[in-house]
Amino acid sequence: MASLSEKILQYISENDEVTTLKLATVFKEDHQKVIGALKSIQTYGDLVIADPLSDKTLGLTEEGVLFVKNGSHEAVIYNAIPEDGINQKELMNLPNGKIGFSKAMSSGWILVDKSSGQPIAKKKIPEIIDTVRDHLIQISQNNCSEITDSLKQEFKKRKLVQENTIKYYLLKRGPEFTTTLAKLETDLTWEMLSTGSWKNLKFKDYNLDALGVPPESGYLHPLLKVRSEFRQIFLEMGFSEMPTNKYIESSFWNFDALFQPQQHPARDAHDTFFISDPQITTKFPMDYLKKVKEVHSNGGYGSIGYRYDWELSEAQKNLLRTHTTAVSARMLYNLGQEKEFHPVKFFSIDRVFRNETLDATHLAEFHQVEGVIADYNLTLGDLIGVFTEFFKKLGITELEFKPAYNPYTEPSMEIFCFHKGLGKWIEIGNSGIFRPEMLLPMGLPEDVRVLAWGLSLERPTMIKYGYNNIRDLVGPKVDLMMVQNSPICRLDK
Ligand code: FB9
Repeated sequence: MASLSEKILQYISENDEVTTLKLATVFKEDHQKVIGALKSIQTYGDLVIADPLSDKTLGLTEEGVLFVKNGSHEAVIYNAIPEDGINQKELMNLPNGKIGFSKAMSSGWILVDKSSGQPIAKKKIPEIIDTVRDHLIQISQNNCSEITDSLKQEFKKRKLVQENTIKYYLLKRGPEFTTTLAKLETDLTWEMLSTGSWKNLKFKDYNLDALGVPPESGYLHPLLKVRSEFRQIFLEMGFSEMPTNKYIESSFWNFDALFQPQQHPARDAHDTFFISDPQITTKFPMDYLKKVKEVHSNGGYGSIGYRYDWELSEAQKNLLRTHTTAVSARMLYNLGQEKEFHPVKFFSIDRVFRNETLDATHLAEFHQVEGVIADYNLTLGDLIGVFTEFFKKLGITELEFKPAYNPYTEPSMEIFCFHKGLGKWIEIGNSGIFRPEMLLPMGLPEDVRVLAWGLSLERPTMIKYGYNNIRDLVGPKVDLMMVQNSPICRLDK
């Protein structure tokens, strides 16, 4: 069965030229289908020449279509009159009664008999020809030969017809005319080249306007987008990333190495997740461990220590790290063990776990962001200067500080900023200078100071992406489309 395209080509081969409107009539197809077949023919090359034309055509309005369906108003009124007549008012109260009555009277189809005292409408002639409806049917069939200008004006006035502009094409044979639509090749193959068969084939033109297919790809979670922004800021400030791929840590590195006493409430099970298997670690740098035990129990380096019996068993307990400062401790210990001290700038961004009360903004885990700088004779001013620069790159400038306490830093400060978007002061992090009781047992020189500050990843992400509940951002109830739809993160913009 020849396709419409092939039938059109055949018709053109037998007729010098033809319009798409004519073809629609000949093949009894909708004009738009003929246009589609023409577009398909044109993808095979210059088989036909298609000159665009446009004409004004007469078409029916919605009212006109109803006339064709139900008859004109005057015909409906005429047909509503019973043999013995009908009260004129009653007749005129029918739908379109007034206009129908008036037209039927002026057409001489009906009369009004007042002899009984009441105006009674009656048929004047036994039958009518609804010429208005007949003419509208001819117009709907594009047959306007009998439609005079005065009829056209009358129908326009009654809003039964409207002028339409129709766009169509005049088709003629083109330079590559053929009646068979040879299959268009889409790939030039090794076979075609080696046999030379490509010379007798037709190839589909490149459609350079075609949109590329968006590659199916994964999407980054907002937290990971913000992590990338933080990582970029640290890297451009000359920081190196610490290896944080060890979620399970010993209490020794998580607490003791940081001079956090073994009775500290943070070390209780209600704040920390301890591991049941393997419950303990026994591998430690024993020389260093002995110094840690000594500084906790009896002090040293000018400190009086905490004066308690430090227990190895407490330090051996395994846990989910409560902060990435445990990793900072390991890195600083390694630095202290090197033959020669050299200044370093480290950072980390990774998960930490705390057995705390959950609420709308706190889960039992979060990502800690931490920066650490070790150099000779650093001061609190240097610390303020560094994290001021860091936060400025996040678009945060108006900072305030408040004295705070951390077991491993002295002095310590909480950091606040006035967030214009939220219209209030918010806490944005914590900071401090690591204590000598932490650094000197590691073997770091006495005049080396180590500055550090920390914040979370979740809080800035929630603010940036407008989440009030952390469970809309992380956890099993997250709408995965949130991940796909979340916009790119630009923190300083
Ligand atoms: O991130 C926090 N707030 C924050 C940070 C950035 C931010 O950017 C927005 C675009 C404007 C907005 C808010 N906070 C720290 C402050 C609070 O959210 C606080 O309620 C929650 N804190 C976490 C700990 O909560 C148990 C955030 C987390 C935190 C706190 C302290 C440290 C790290 C993370 C630290 C440290 C530290 C100190 C000294 C030496 C080494 C590390």
